[in-house]
Amino acid sequence: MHVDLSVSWLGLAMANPLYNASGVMCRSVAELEQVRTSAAAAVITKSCTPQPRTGNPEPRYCATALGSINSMGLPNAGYPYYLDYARSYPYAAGKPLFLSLSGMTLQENLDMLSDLAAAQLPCLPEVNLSCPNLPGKPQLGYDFQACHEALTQMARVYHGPFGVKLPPYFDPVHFARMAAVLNAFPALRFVTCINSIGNGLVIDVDRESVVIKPKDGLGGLGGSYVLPTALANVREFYRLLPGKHVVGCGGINSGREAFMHILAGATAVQIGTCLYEEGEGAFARILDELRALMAHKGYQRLDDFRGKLKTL
Ligand code: RRO
Repeated sequence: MHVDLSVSWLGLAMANPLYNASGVMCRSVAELEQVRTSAAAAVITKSCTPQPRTGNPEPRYCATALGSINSMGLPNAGYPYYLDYARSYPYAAGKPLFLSLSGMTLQENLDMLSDLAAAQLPCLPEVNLSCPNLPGKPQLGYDFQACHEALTQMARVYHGPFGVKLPPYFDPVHFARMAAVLNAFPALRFVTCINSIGNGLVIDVDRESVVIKPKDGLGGLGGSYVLPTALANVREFYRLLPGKHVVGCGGINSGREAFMHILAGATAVQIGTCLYEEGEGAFARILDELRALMAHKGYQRLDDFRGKLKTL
């Protein structure tokens, strides 16, 4: 049976629904090119600030049997570096480019968005409202009023389609409140759910120690630890944001989890921890598995099951 994995959204055509999660394999041009020339169907850059940052002290990432913990601290080469990449990007080759922006202040986000608007490039911004690893800085996504204000000002300076990266929410009242904020902005065309679950603690029993240095060991969780939380966020925002797209991110290690995210409503899906651990070969493997699972179930295209999760 022929299985068609293509995705059309935001006026973009993707050969399949997979790309990298921001933060993984996307800090340098060499890494971005690794993703672009892999089986991934799009590319997203590391969240950037106007100036380059070295980030938090190492060790700042650690993988475990169930996923990963990180407190990278927004290491990035600076907005102009990623803008240069976006200027030279071969859009005609059919792999959309997303630029992740994560200013340390609202003004920094406004400055980068204004500049990007002036550049008139076909890349799309994903504004990160959810970095959990900046000591002393709470995640914007957990302050609904501040999100409303930030989005109001961002929509004033950037008129094209854009998206946001959300932190995980854990309460139906919070899903509804955030959805009400997001629904007020028609140019906000997609939300990516989820960023890492903030401020977990992984402990090494042999060493009786934390495993990463920043914040006395606290860091964002990714990988299998977060799959059910990611799926809940995808499904809830899929229901609460009619007309917008949800990009699924969290705990995708195989075609099965990619299928789950799409069944929960994801238009496209991003690979984070698994990509970090396995390298870019993960894309082709996960696509093969997704294709085989769909063929086994008799699904020819993603629309046949997207968002069709059954309840009991
Ligand atoms: O760089 C990081 O520490 C980081 C960021 Br900006 C983010 O959004 N999510 C994450 O897990 N780590």
